[in-house]
Amino acid sequence: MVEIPSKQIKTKEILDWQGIHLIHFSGSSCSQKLRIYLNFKGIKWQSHSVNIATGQNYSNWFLGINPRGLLPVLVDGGRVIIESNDIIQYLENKFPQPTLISEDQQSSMSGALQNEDDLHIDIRNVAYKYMFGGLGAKKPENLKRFENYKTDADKITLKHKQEEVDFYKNFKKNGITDEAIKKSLANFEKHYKIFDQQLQNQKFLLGDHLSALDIAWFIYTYRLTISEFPFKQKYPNVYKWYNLLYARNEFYKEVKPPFIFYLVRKISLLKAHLSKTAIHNFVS
Ligand SMILES: N[C@@H](CCC(=O)N[C@@H](CS)C(=O)NCC(=O)O)C(=O)O
Repeated sequence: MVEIPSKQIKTKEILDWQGIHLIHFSGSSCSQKLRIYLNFKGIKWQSHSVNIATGQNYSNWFLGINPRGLLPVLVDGGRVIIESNDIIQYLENKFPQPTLISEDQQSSMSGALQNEDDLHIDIRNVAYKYMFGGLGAKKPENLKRFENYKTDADKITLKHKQEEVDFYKNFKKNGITDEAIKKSLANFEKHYKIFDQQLQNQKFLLGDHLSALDIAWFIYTYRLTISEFPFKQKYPNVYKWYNLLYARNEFYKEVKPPFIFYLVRKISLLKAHLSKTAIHNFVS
């Protein structure tokens, strides 16, 4: 579990917060995943929004909490936990009911969630190409502030920070290339092929009960669906599973985009069609 040691936290005020607090953003996929999880668990939490679209995650206040510059962050009575899947596993341990990771799933769940997290850069490629258009680019002054931010965090954190900086520099220079999209979709398809077979005989990814794994994969499937990935034709059981989840308010209310984002996506998709780079061109 990735927990930030309190001696590393520069934004000291959060260490005095009582109860469960979530630092998140409405449109961030990992925040959406966590909020859906919290909806099902019925856990009471306090909200602190950090707008990644305007660069608030590169403010001293936020970097003083998570020097990786990433959301979401859970603060629980002085403990600071990052990484959405780690937060889910932490909360499941603390609030076992209603169960979203059963006892017999515990050992396999952490590997399954790790596999999901390993595809984060792939969903980012899809989102930056088909959902955000050019709007995902970071303002140079924000990126510079992030890059120059002094932290005494561990090597892994510094590596993650550098990966973030490199992604946005590369995005500004090259956009999301066709090659990157092709590779990312192939990574997704490896998993969806297996899920589609499993979902032939069961309602959810791990059997007949909803689990944290369904919640995690719902978010990727949502982003791919609105980017026009042809689930209905290629993975019909995944398509059915996804629609069943999407129809539930616990899921739907967290991903429903404001009109402006809907519009930006429609323009990005139109541009992709006109340049013959719509998602179906890259599906195996
Ligand atoms: N593996 C991390 C990924 C966190 C992540 O990449 N968060 C994104 C939002 S989904 C973020 O904060 N991005 C910062 C930005 O876009 O500036 C997790 O699961 O929490």
